Amino acid sequence: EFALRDMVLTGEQLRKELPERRSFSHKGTYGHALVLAGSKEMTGAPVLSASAGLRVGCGLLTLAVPEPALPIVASKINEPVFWEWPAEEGYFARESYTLLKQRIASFDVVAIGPGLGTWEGGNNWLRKIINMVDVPLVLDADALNLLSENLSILREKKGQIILTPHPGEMGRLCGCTVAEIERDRVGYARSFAQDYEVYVVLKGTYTLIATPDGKVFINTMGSAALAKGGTGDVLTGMLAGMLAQKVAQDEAIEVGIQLAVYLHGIAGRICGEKSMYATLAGDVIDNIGSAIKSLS
Ligand code: NPW
Ligand code: AMP
Ligand code: MG
Repeated sequence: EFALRDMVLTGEQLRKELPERRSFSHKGTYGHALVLAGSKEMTGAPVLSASAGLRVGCGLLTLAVPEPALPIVASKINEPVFWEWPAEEGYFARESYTLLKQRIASFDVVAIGPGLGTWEGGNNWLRKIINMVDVPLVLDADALNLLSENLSILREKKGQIILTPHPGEMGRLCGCTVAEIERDRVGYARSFAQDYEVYVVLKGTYTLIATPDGKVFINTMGSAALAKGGTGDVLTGMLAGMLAQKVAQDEAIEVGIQLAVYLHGIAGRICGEKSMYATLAGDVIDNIGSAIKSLS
């Protein structure tokens, strides 16, 4: 069922796409990512995403965490700068809207969703963010669940959007069952990406990357060691960190996504060599450096 233009990602091809690490550079050279994640019940996901983003080489990462969860999250990780995201009602108070928009505009990439939770009115909240962000915007986990309530907000996007559903989330987005998605992964990913002009990273044993212009790439690097809570949150961080280093041209976004997905799979494989059972999401992060080394 794969057309000729469907492509399997290879290390050979991606090796030359790794962002250069130059001697005459500094943290500002490698982009500034914003990750908005976490809630009182899920304080691990934002930590996983943020560490993973920094491990792929991003220069600066700001971690925005809803106010009640911030102290717990901040006690677990040192490297990000924190942004205390106001409680729900305060998100878009009229007087702070312009300030919020300006602050968001200062990032090279924005990723939203891991561990965020869902709430009444959350789709409208997401709609406002989609309207504000004109850099690459990664939507994962609960951001996808909020999106599922009304997909048409995607049409209001100002920049490129990257969705990273697992089959359960893809089923919610498409209004069908996981079994239906799994029977035609390429078809669902490709038609969603084309219909809404977004990138779709449909996760699974072989993760697919579908582009707005109808291309589909297949990642065959992965491991059942990755079948563990938190590994998707790691991928989201890697995507943000990689895209922060790439300029926001369509071609660069495509390659940045490919690199993140491929390196995540390789890191999973390295973990799997040690133990297919005992791997934790944090171990995947610890092996990102080795994954990059094996590619370069
Ligand atoms: P089943 O029934 O298990 O077979 P949900 P979530 C299906 C946060 N986390 N192939 C699955 O199917 C996340 O960031 C926080 C087939 C089930 O129906 C989110 O914010 C952590 N089916 C939140 O938790 C660590 C698949 O999808 C459904 C599939 C909820 O996210 C953990 C489950 O998905 C977690 O990341 C596959 N490959 N993959 C933390 N430490 O803070 C999934 N399904 O209901 O969207 O729940 O993915 O756990
Ligand atoms: P999530 O469900 O959001 O936590 O994401 C899980 C991540 O682990 C995705 O990147 C999946 O592609 C990957 N993953 C999970 N199970 C496997 C598997 N059996 N083989 C390869 N990759 C997997
Ligand atoms: Mg997930």
